[in-house]
Amino acid sequence: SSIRYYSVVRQGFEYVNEDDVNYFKSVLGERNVITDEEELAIVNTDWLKTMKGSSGVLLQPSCPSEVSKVLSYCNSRRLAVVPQGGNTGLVGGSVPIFDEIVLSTKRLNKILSLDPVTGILSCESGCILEALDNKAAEYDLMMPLDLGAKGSCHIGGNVATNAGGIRLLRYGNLHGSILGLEAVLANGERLDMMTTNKKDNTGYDLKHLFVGSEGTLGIITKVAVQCAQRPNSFHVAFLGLESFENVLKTVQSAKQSLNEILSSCEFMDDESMECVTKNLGLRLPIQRHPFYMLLETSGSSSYHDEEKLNDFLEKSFNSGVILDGTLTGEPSKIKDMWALRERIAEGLLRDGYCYKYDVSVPLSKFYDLVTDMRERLGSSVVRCCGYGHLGDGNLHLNLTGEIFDPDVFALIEPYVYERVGDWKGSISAEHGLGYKKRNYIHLSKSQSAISLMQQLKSLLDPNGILNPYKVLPSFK
Ligand code: FAD
Ligand code: 2HG
Ligand code: ZN
Repeated sequence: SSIRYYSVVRQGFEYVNEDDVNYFKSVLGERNVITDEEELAIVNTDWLKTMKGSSGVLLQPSCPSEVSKVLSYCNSRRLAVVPQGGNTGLVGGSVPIFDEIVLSTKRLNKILSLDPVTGILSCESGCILEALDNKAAEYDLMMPLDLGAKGSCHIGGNVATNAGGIRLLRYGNLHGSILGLEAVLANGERLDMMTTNKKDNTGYDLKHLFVGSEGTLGIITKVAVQCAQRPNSFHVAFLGLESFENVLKTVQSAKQSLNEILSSCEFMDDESMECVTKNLGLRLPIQRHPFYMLLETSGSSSYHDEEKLNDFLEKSFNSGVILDGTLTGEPSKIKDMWALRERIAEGLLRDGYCYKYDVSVPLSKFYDLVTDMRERLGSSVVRCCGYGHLGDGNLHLNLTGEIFDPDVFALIEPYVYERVGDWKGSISAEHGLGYKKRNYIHLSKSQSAISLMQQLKSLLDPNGILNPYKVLPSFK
C-alpha cells in the first residue's frame, strides 16, 4: 500500500463517469482508453514501489491533436490528469495520488526529423531515450544526455524533469540542448515553440518554463534536441581511493589533465559497491576500497585519449592519491564498469524500502552528509550509502530498510534537507520535487520565487487539473 509521507486531501475535482469514458473512446479509440485493473495497477505504481494511486482510467493518445482534445475536455469537466512517460521518476511525480486520469505519452513515439549537418533531432515526446540515441548513432551523433533509465524513460519525461545524468558534466543540462518544444496547455491549446534554430533571442524564451515543470504546466508533445557529435573513442578508468580528501584531489586533477576529453566523473562509496556486488552479483574490477571513482573520457582519437589518461593515472599513482585502478577501452568491459555505477538504484531496491535523496552540496561537504547520516541512523537502517555525479556536485544519498519505518523516516526528514539548506545546496539536484519533496521547496527557493511559480501555475492551469499535489507546496 501507498506511503502518505504527509497528510494530503483530495481537491474538489470531478470523478470520471461513463459519459467521460465514452467521450475519450470516441477521440482515442476503444483500445486506447484503458480501464483494466491489471494494466492500471502498473501505471498507478511508481518505479520505487512507494506510491500507489487509484486511477481508474489510462489514456493513450497517438498525436498532439488527440492530447489537445482530451485536455480541453478534462479542463471543462474539471477532471485531474497526471502526464506519464516511462514512469521511471523517483519523486512520486508520475503517478496519481488519488484517482487522477493517467495520460501516457507511450504512443507519441514518432521521430519527425534529424538533420545530419546541424545534428538537430525533432520528435514526439514519447520516444524512448535509447531509441533516439540509436537513431542518432546512425548519423555519428549522440543524444546529449544519458542515464541509467535510458531503456524506458521518454524524452518528454526527461525534459519535464530536466533530467541530468552521467554526461551533464560535458554537455550541460536540457535548458541548453532543447532548442524547441510543443506543449499542450490545460485548456487544450497547443503552444508551438518548436524552433530548430540554435539561436533565437526573440522575446521571452518560454520553452524553459516547461523544462523541469514536471507535468504541472502543460503536456510536452514534441521536442527539438541538439545532438552532440558521437565520439569515436571511449575509455573508462575505475579507481580505488582511501580517503574522500583524495577523491577531491582527483576530481581537480582529472579536470585539469583530461579537460576536453573528460565526459563523466562519478563517485561511489564502498557501501554502494557492496550493494551491487551482494544484491546483483556484479563483480568489482579492483580490490575493495573505501571510495571509488569512475572516470570516462571520450574524444576523436583513441591514441591521444589513452595517452592522456595513462599520464594522468601515472601521476596520480605516483603521488599516492590513487591506490588502485584499472583502465579499459574495450566496449564490453566499459559496459561492465558502467553497470557497477548505473545499477546501484536497482540494487538498493533489493534491500526492501529505499529512502532516496538527490542533493547538490558544496564539494567540501559532499561526503559529510553521508557520514553524518550513518552516525545518526546507526543500525536502524540496513544501508546508508553515497554515490553520484561528483563532477557536478550532485550526491545521491540513499538509506535502505526492510520496510518503510516512520520512526526512521522522522530521523531523516526534515533533518537531511535542513543540512542541505544550511549549506545553500539544492534539496533536489536532478530528480525534481514531484510529490515527495514539494514541501521542502522553500529550502532551495526564495518566497518571492515560489509565489511567482504559483502565479504562473494559476495563469497556465487555472483549474489546477495538471498533476495536482506535485511540485508546488501544499501550503500557500
Ligand atoms: P516519468 O517518470 O513518467 O515522469 C516524470 C515527471 O515528468 C512526472 O512529473 C510526469 O508527470 C512528468 N512528465 C512525463 N512526461 C511528460 C510530458 N510529456 N509532458 C509533461 N510532463 C511529463 N534522473 C536524472 O536526472 N539523472 C539520472 O541519472 C537518473 N538516473 C535514473 C536511473 C534509474 C535506474 C531510474 C529508475 C531513474 C533515473 N532517473 C534519473 C530518474 C528518471 O529516470 C528521470 O527523471 C527521467 O527523466 C524520467 O522520465 P520518464 O519518461 O520516466 O518520466
Ligand atoms: C543515478 O544517477 C540516478 O543513478 C538514480 O539519478 C540515483 O538512485 C539514486 O539515488
Ligand atoms: Zn543521478
